[in-house]
Amino acid sequence: MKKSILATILLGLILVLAACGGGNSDSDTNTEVDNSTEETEGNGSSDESEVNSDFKVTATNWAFDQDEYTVKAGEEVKITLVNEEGMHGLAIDGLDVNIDGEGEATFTPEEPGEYKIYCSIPCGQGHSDMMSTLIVQ
Ligand SMILES: [Cu+2]
Repeated sequence: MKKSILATILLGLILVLAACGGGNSDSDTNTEVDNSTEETEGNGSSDESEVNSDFKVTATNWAFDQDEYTVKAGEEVKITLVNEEGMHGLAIDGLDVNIDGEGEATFTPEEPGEYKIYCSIPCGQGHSDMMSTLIVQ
């Protein structure tokens, strides 16, 4: 019984390793041509450091932790809401996002623009102040 579990795990590991190793096999060839053609340049516009695709929003009474969050159009975004204080939700106008209390939402904004983030749970006197902006670039 235990043996078969171990065997399954091992088999899984081997498969994973084989899959990972496959892509690199070119660089393992013995021809020591040290031409270092590894120019890691121009590999993408991702210099705008503020762009997140997987981030956490912390809610307190009565604010989200940032005034704005920046993501990229066409890329999947995952937002995780954590209630540090009080009980809040997170909804985004026009993007069909509504996290009701703590939880997460995954979506892909297609249109660049600014979207209003607001609390979706009536949480007290500062409820209407709980606003932030999602910037889709
Ligand atoms: Cu609220």
